[in-house]
Order: sequence, then structure tokens, then C-alpha cells
Amino acid sequence: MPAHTRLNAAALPVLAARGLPVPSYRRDQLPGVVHLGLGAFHRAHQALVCDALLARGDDRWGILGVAMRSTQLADALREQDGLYAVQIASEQGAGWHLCGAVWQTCVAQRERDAVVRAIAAPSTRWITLTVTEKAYGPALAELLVQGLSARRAAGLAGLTIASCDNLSGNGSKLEAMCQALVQEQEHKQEKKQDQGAALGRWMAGHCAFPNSMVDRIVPAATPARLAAAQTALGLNDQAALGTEAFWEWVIERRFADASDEDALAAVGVTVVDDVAPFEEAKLRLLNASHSALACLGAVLGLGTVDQCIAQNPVRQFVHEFITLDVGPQLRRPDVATYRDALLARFANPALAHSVHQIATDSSVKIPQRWVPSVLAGLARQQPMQRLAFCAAAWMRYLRGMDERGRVYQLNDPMADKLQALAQAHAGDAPASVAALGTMQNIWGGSLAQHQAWHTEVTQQLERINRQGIFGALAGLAIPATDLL
Ligand code: CS2
Repeated sequence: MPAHTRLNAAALPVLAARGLPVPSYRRDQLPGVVHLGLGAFHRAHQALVCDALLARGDDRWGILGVAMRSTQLADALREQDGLYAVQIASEQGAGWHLCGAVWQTCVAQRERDAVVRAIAAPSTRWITLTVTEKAYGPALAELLVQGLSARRAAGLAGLTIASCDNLSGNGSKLEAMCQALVQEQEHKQEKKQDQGAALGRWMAGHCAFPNSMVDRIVPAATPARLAAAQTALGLNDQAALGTEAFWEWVIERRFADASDEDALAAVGVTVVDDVAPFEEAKLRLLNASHSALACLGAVLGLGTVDQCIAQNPVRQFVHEFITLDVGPQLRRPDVATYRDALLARFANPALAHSVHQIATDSSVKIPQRWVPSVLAGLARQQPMQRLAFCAAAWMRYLRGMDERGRVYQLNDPMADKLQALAQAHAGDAPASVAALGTMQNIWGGSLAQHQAWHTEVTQQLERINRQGIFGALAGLAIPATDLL
């Protein structure tokens, strides 16, 4: 086959003959899962869980992959019959896996009716979501409620609706949003009163919104990854991805169909009564370190997380941040093991995880990742310099120029405003902190006005301004002998 030939279902026998693991299950039924947010993460995480379930002969886990706005990936996957390759890189080396779980794709903004119809389809049992932090707003709730309302009107069973975004209490948050919208519609009498209340009751009684913690580092695909796929498959795969071997999905025991617990557990999903300790550790250790690495790495002019972690002062910073600052605040008992595993994951060179990708949307990530640790640290009267350094590194990052004078783009819902403030006060740490450290939507009411915290952040930003990131890190480092 010529290498420019597109990957599609017709190519599967050829790929299988070449020894690649390919799906051998039927893929022509109606999907059981409607997934909102067809990004890289979903395709290398839940979609592979569904792939494993389908491979066991359970045909209820085929996916309708819904991109919220962007058409490119949904259309590329449609051309490829939903097929794509994932390169999984562990210390033992990297192998390719062909995922067959995505059976259909569409774009919510372009084909809203198709999404609503799918939510209300008899075959659908689950809705999963990875729509990113900033999408948790009225438009999302409207889409879900419209679908659920149609489903109820059709007299069908309820659904499990699993938010898999990096938000604490993600499922509860989503449920509250949907219930609030139903109530609001009822008040506005958009629906007859009894109908609105009945929909709310039906959602509460028949649908389940489990909280869940998902973990796998999945960088956005790069041209290099697509080229590697081309070499491995001998075919053109416009949806190929790379990821690490590690993955975790911890989900609350709360399902519309209780028997799903056994099915999920059989393929490695962890089902628990309380997700909070897992979610808290993941957001405040992994994601919090990631956001710190993203800001300081971008300012240093380093491109990827592994390049950052290869710098000893950076590695030591993350080690101490976890060991001394955040770890002791958490309920998870095995923080040292978690930390060491995390440092090894960050160091994985095969991921080439871009710091600018992680820095994207920092203004909506900081509230989950840093703020709870800052509040807990202040309450416990912990030393605050490392957490303050994170905040200061973000403020420095917002200027949009690294320490070598190279300009980079910010990608954030508040980018224009944040960058304008950071640039206006560049070099004036107290003014920067007064402008950027007082935003309630980022820092929350109490931190936004916390004088002692602002003083700490100002000190760190002054150091970064005067000495650069490495100079400031050197000022934070604890001599190895003091760590024992
Ligand atoms: C990252 C996450 O981009 C980011 O903000 O911190 O996508 C992270 O890689 C995943 O949550 C890991 O499970």
C-alpha cells in the first residue's frame, strides 16, 4: 500500500498481518457511549478502556465521539472509520495500538441535533465528558438537559453521566449545573412547571453523575508523532497519538446500571465509594506540579516537561513542593511513592509534552491546582515560599516573553487582560501582585485579599525579576543535608 493511503477499516487485515494489535470486534452497531470532548486525552484514555471492553465481547461500549466545536479531528476520524493508532511508551520501549472504540464522530456546534438524538437513543447507556475546565457553563448544561429531556420523553432508562475533567467533585458539579438549569427553565416557565420538576426528579432518580479521577499524560499530537505513525503503520493516520504506559481511572460507585461496576473493574478501572482522596492528590500533586513546570519552563525557554525535569533545580523544586508543602496536607498515605512515580513520568522523553500546552487556560486551572494548597498551607502556618513561587512564576509567564527575549503566545480565556496587566507592571512586583493576585475568579475571595500571601508572592516575583527563574529557585532550595 502506498504510505499516503489513509488508515481505515479496509486496512485492518493488512495491519494485523504485520503484527499490529488491531480491533477484531464488530464495529457496525449503534454506540453505547456518547463522549463529549474528542480531544487527545479521551482518545488515549477512556476510548482505550472501551476498546478493552469491546475486545472482551461486550458490545455496549462503542463510542460516538463528539467534538464540541472544532471540525478537523471529527472529520479526520470519520474518514478513517473512527480508527487511530496510539503509541504507548514505557521504559521497556514503545508499541503501537490500534483503537477501534470510536464508531462515529460529530461536532456539537455543527450537528447539535445528532448529539441530542444520540443522548436520547435506546442504545446509549453512558455519557462521558472531557470538555476542559472552562466549558463547565450554561451551554454545556443546555446540551445535556436537552438530550436528557428528549430521553425521558421517549420513556427510556436513565444514563450514567461521567465527568472526567480535572475539576474537584466533577460529577457533582455537573449534576448541580444540570439541576440548576432545569429549575431555572421551570421558573422562566420555558417548560410547564410540572414538566420541569419532573425532569429534575427523573435525572435525580434515574441518572447517575459519578465523580471520577482520570490520569494519563497525553500530549497533543505533533507532526513528528504523525510521521512516526506513518512509518509504523505504512499508512497516513491524521489522528495518531502518543502516551505513557501508566493510566488510572478511579470512579465513584454510582451507576445508572449497577452491573457496570464489574465490567469496568475487569479492564482495570478502580471503583470506590469516595473519589475525593484520589482526585485531591492528582489535582494538587500531578496537575499542580504540571502547571508550575509549565509556567517556569515557558519563562526559561524550555519546550517540554522532560526538559524541565532534567534540570536539577527544577526537579528539586517539584520534589520539595510535593514532599514538604502539598503532600502533608493530603489524605493519600503513599505520597513518597506517588511523588517518585510522578517524577519518573514527567521525565519520560517519549512524551515531549509541551509546556505551552499545559500552560493553556491556567486561569481556570489554578483554582483547582494551587488554591486549595495555599489555603491549607496558610491555615497550617506552613512556609509558603514554594507555593508563592508558583503564583509568581505564573505572573512572570503572563508577560509572554521568555528570559532569552523570545515571544510566545498565551492561550487562555483571559489572555488579553492578563497579558496587558502583566506587561504594564513588568518589573514592578508589588503592582503585578496587586493587579494579578487579587482576581477573585482565579484566587477565590479570601486569597484575593490576603495580605500575608500577597507579600510572599511579591517577594518571589521580585526574585524572579532580579535573578531569573534559576536564581529564584536557588534561593528556595533546601540543602540536601537538611532534608534528612
Ligand atoms: C495537564 C493534564 O494539560 C494539563 O493541564 O496537567 O492534561 C495532565 O497531563 C493530565 O491531567 C494527566 O492525567
